Amino acid sequence: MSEIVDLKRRSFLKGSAAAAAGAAVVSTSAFAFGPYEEAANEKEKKEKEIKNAKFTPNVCGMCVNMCGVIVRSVDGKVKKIDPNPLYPKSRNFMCARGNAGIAEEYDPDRITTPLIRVGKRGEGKFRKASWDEAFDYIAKKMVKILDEEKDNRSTFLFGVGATSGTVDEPVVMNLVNGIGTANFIDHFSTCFAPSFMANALTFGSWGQADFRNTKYLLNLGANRAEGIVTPDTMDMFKRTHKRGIEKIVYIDVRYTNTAAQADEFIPIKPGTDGALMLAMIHETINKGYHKTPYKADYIAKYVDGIEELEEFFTKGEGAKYTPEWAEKITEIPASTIRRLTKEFSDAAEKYKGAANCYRSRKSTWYYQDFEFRRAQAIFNAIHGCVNRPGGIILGRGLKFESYEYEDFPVYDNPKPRIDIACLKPNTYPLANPQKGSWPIIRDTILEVNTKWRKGEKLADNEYPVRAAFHYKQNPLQSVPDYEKTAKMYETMDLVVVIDIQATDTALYADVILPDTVYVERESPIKMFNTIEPYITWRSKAVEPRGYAQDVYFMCKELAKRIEKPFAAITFKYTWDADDLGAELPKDFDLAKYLTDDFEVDEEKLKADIKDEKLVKAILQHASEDDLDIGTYKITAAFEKTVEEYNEETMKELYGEEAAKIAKEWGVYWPGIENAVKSDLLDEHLKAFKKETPDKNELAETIYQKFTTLPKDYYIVPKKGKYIKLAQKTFEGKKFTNPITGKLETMHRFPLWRDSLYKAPNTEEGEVRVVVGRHAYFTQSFHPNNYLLLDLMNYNYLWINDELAKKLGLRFKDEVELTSEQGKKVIAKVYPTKRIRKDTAFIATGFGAQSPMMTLGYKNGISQAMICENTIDPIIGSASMNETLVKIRKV
Ligand SMILES: Nc1nc2c(c(=O)[nH]1)N[C@H]1C(S)=C(S)[C@@H](COP(=O)(O)OP(=O)(O)OC[C@H]3O[C@@H](n4cnc5c(=O)[nH]c(N)nc54)[C@H](O)[C@@H]3O)O[C@H]1N2
Ligand SMILES: Nc1nc2c(c(=O)[nH]1)N[C@H]1C(S)=C(S)[C@@H](COP(=O)(O)OP(=O)(O)OC[C@H]3O[C@@H](n4cnc5c(=O)[nH]c(N)nc54)[C@H](O)[C@@H]3O)O[C@H]1N2
Ligand code: SF4
Ligand SMILES: [Mo]
Repeated sequence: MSEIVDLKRRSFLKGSAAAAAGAAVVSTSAFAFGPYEEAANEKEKKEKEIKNAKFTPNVCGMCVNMCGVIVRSVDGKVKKIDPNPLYPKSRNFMCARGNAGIAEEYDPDRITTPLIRVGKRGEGKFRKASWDEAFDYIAKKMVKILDEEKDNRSTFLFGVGATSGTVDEPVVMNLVNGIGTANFIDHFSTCFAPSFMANALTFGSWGQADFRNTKYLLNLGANRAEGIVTPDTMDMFKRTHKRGIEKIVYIDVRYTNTAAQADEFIPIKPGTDGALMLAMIHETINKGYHKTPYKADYIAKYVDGIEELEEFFTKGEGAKYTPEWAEKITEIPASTIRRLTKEFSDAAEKYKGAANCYRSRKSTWYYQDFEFRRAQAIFNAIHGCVNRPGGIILGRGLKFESYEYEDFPVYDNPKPRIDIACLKPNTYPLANPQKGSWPIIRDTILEVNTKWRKGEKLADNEYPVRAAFHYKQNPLQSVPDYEKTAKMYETMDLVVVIDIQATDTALYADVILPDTVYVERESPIKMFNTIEPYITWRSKAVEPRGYAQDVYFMCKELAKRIEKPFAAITFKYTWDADDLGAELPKDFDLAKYLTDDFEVDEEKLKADIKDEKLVKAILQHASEDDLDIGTYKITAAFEKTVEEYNEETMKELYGEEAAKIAKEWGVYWPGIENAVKSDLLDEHLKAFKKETPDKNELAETIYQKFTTLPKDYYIVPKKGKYIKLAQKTFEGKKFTNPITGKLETMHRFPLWRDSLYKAPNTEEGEVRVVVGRHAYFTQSFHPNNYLLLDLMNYNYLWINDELAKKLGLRFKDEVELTSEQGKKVIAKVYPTKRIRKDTAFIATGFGAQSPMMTLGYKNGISQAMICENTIDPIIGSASMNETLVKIRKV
């Protein structure tokens, strides 16, 4: 039990003992009724509060899931956050973190004033600044950098984080696109890249699980009972243990709460799921499980490459992937692998694809992730489970227009993104050209910037990245190898962090800009193409605390200050004296002549420049098709406020009434008009009416009851063989094995490679560190949340109890972990039978190093400080479970 809870209990006991003593001595005294009177007052106060309360629909900002919430506020203060009954995704549900949103709003450590660094990077010394001062400081540096970099706009790195969802992302993207840098980085490569890419390549989308209708679920390490505790997770658990779902099988390297909810738990050797999947495909093909009537028909209609797959697994390299072969690698008995394959196959046939070998979200685990996830996608496809009820759903959206502005010019001067441009031959052949990779971009910037700072000559594809902007992102704690990320910032001229708290990354910033907390802002409407598609609308419930401002304000104000100088820099560096027949004077600054409408003020120009030929050339160049300076106006994207865009877009797409409902209830789906008129909802309390007979049942069915979309709307109409089992373009691609340093060759089907498997040397006391979620924190976002710390206040290192005995360790004993590369952290241990002997586990989100977070500061173990910089050699995403450590008692 946590110290915080203990403290509370102590004061509670003290209080009640005193009250009891008082009652015994003066039992007739008015004092005796004190507590009752207090309770009565409380009740009255509550009733009054409810009467005066304002109920504002909002979207939970505590994790990526974006559940619908209703904020109850009184006199401009948030009193409680409740779930939104009409929200299809969250269905009147909120998790512990959602409930603790109020602590985010009123965290005493929240930053509510712009801050400018006065100490060294990382030292944590800042001074308060006005917004004008902060913007001027940033703009001045940006203009100087861009001029020195000769208009290479890719010198600015922009990062947007996963937390708080993507609802506000289009606002920031308008600034990013207006500036025109190629270097944009989000959580793709540290989160879901392996699953996403494998599924998208195989069947065009990464798909969603239709847990409500599934009949058989094979879950490989998606810990849904602790990460992503959402209604669809409940859908699956509620129906398990023979209650409507035939079976949930859960496979993990440790016994999690999800394991406890499953019908069967199977432990696996870490990092070997790829071998398991290949054996299950082998068993399917060799037993002909894919030839049963439903599947044969499905495959004939939709699946391309089945003959090749059959050949590969019977006569080709895949013929060796037998269950007996996999047993040696995974430590799962061959008979179990055979049984699981048969069970899955039978369910898929019987229920026409209502089975799912669940793809997981966080899939940045091991070196072989990409091949594992490809095998998983193929397995689902050959059992006919893609785009089927109860299987994997491809998702079909509603009519929608994004807030993202589309009329910015396509810049040709900025260099291509640096992580991709600087890839060495035969490395990361499938690194995503749009998304890039966090570890690779960090490593590349550090390497190139260091060379540049030393004055060394850069190669043609290299250039310095001199500024970083992070919005809702905390790379120091979310990208493995803390030290290296910190070093990258040391090489930059400008770091700007937009956050609500002074995180570790903020400590490295030159300027910290205080954002609003989600309850304090309106966000652009967003469409979700989930099984029950809908549009969401976040409204502002209370005024921002202190001087906090939303990102719309930040992006617009910054854009105002940089757009003219930036346009002038582009103008200068695209000037072609031969083409235009005139030399541009060295000190010429177009910015001075740009009007607010972004036209060149001819009169002013003529007054300053007497050379008519030059004036003509300037005017000509500014209006040339390939330059067209008018399109360089970054604030054009911010002419419409978020509020205006929301109102107008909803009205245009769905009409007045729909827009009104969407705003009032924070959500829109076709048919909601009838739901809100149905008398089931209390408009003032934004909840189901008191007398509603079964609120739970209704929360689950309200969408189906009222939607006007066809029942099978979520099945995307598909024609032809859109599922591709073989990836012919991969054949022969080379990549460098990070363990052996040798070249490996890709095949059109996934392969298992022993040479890419690294096992801890248990003889020498080495174990593998595995990371993962727990139910109370989101990523690196909550180390300082006082309500959540009450539920879990330390992330103990899980180690096997026999290992603990061998090392003489008991619960809470301190140990030092040392990685192969010499990284060290101190941890307190939790010995348990629930984990393998060769594996240790650390839960995510603790170990903040920022002293500006009073409760989070150096509390618990930071994964980013112990995880080594190990990278998937094919797609370039992080491989966070490839760190081996030795444990020493301290
Ligand atoms: N070691 C380790 N690294 C990991 C993971 C792991 O498990 N272990 N998980 C990986 C995964 S799956 C992901 S998705 C990424 C996530 O990594 P990031 O995308 O970096 O997200 P977070 O770590 O949640 O950091 C979010 C930041 O947003 C801030 N924030 C929250 N709300 C607001 C807001 O309203 N406005 C602003 N401006 N800021 C806000 C928080 O204070 C926090 O600093 O991390 C990856 N990295
Ligand atoms: N409460 C909470 N919910 C969240 C988040 C959060 O931070 N907190 N973050 C959200 C985000 S961004 C994401 S990406 C998801 C992440 O949620 P999940 O996808 O569930 O990811 P993790 O919790 O990182 O890890 C999953 C499990 O993988 C197991 N594992 C490790 N190695 C292996 C292996 O070799 N094989 C198998 N089969 N299992 C293995 C780990 O023990 C762990 O239990 O959660 C989302 N929801
Ligand atoms: S899952 Fe929890 S934290 Fe995430 S959006 Fe929903 S209520 Fe908020
Ligand atoms: Mo994630």
